[in-house]
Amino acid sequence: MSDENGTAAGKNGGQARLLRNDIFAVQKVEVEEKEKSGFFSRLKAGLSKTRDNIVKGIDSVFTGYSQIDEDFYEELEEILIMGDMGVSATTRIMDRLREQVEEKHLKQTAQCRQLLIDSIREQMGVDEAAYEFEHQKSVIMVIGVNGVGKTTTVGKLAGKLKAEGRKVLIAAADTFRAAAGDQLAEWARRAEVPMIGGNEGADPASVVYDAVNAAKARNVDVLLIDTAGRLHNKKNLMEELRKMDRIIDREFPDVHRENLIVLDGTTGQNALLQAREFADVTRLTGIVLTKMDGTAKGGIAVAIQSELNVPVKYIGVGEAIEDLEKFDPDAFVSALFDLAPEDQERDGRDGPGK
Ligand SMILES: Nc1nc2c(ncn2[C@@H]2O[C@H](COP(=O)(O)OP(=O)(O)OP(=O)(O)O)[C@@H](O)[C@H]2O)c(=O)[nH]1
Ligand SMILES: [Mg+2]
Repeated sequence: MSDENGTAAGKNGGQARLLRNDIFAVQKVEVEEKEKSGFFSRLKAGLSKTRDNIVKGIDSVFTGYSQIDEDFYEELEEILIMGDMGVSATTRIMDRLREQVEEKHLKQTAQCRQLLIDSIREQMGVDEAAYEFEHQKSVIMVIGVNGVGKTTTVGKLAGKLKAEGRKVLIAAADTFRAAAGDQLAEWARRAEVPMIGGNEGADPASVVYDAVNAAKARNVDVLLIDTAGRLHNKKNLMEELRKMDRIIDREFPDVHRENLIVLDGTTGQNALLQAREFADVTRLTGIVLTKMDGTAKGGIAVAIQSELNVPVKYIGVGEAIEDLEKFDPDAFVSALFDLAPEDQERDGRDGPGK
């Protein structure tokens, strides 16, 4: 009897444990789902102006034309270019669309809306290797013209990497603008990471020298360098950049290097021009598109990636420390075209049944 009871109790205990584990598992999935849908709805909200700009235009072309013909293609092309997707990306998107329409013998415009969306998505693949620096010993120089969001991005990235358990150090190599050091120090405080440099008027190259050697001595995982967006003139800025590049190469030759250019998403095609200028003096390894919250020019994400052949690695969607997201082209296109996240998952690489 007691044995039976014992067994029953043991059984019940086991069942209770199982049940508890199930509940934990369900809760964990719920939290993950909530985070995912939270990110997705933030992205969707952030892209609402871009959606009004591009997607409404696209939809009006689809309602205006029921048959696929030259006029339909031309109007569509115009909407994409007006939406800041850039001439070369637009040409590739349209060529791909025409090709598939022909292949599949489509006649009605309604039949090719999804193909258009897929074709836009194809322009923006980000290789997983793009984020290797997050797990390696890396020196990341954050560059770009003034006011685009470099210092904010350094702060956000420091917070993100620190939260992932990385040992982070930040360097204030913008010694030109008064208060630049204080602004970065405030971000260092928020991200709870140490900072080097920050004295106005100091030589930026010597800040980089000190920071790289401190990173080596302290066995730091990731050194983030904030740079000036403006010096006495542009030539100066580019010269200084070259100098910093050389110092890092010389002092820390085997470290993983990233030169991330920060571009302000609200400036549209101007951002492309800036990136080209920086690409002339240094090797760009990635792009951070900031201020994607509340701009109608989000189509620039498509243009930049496709025209420069440099991946957009992160997007800034606000001013707070958590407002930096890895750029996910699938989520971006789904959020833009107002597809449900489920559709995005079904279309995505990890969707069920794939
Ligand atoms: N809404 C929004 N604002 C941003 C974002 N990123 C940066 N900002 C704001 O843009 C302004 C400029 O940001 P900074 O980080 O100082 O830009 P910077 O490139 O370091 O500027 P300089 O040091 O003067 O060259 C600040 O008011 C930031 O709060 C973003 O993703 N979204
Ligand atoms: Mg700054």
